Amino acid sequence: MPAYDRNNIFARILRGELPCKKVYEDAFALAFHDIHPQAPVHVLVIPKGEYISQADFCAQAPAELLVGFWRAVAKVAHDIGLEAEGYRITANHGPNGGQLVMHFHVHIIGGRQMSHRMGNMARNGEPRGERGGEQQ
Ligand code: DGP
Repeated sequence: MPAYDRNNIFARILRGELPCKKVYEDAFALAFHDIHPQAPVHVLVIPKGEYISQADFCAQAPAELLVGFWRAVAKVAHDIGLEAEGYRITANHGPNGGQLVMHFHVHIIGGRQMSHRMGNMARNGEPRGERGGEQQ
């Protein structure tokens, strides 16, 4: 696994060096609006710690942080009003997963009906595959 890059964008947001539209913060996690929303609601939740990916986070994070982080994800989804109609949580992992920012993060996406065809999700609305992506 490559070393964690302390200058990745989310590390800089965590340190307060870059702005974000904050939704929630506690001892374990920071949540903020995605800069390129893929749905009416698109919030990112990141753990407070230096973890590249889901695998890194699960292998290295102390149990208290693992629990605290996932509770924060659930709390954010609830507090922004997505609980009743439902939402999607996604964590992109590595090149095939489409991970761009190398600080582990969970996407909370909601506010519209989504398809079941998760494997074909497109980035920035670009069609991917024969029938196009999630945006179509
Ligand atoms: P991923 O492919 O899972 O690594 O997605 C990274 C997401 O981060 C992508 O949806 C766009 C978002 N993003 C990238 N740079 C910034 C930023 O500077 N601020 C915010 N709020 N979101 C960002």
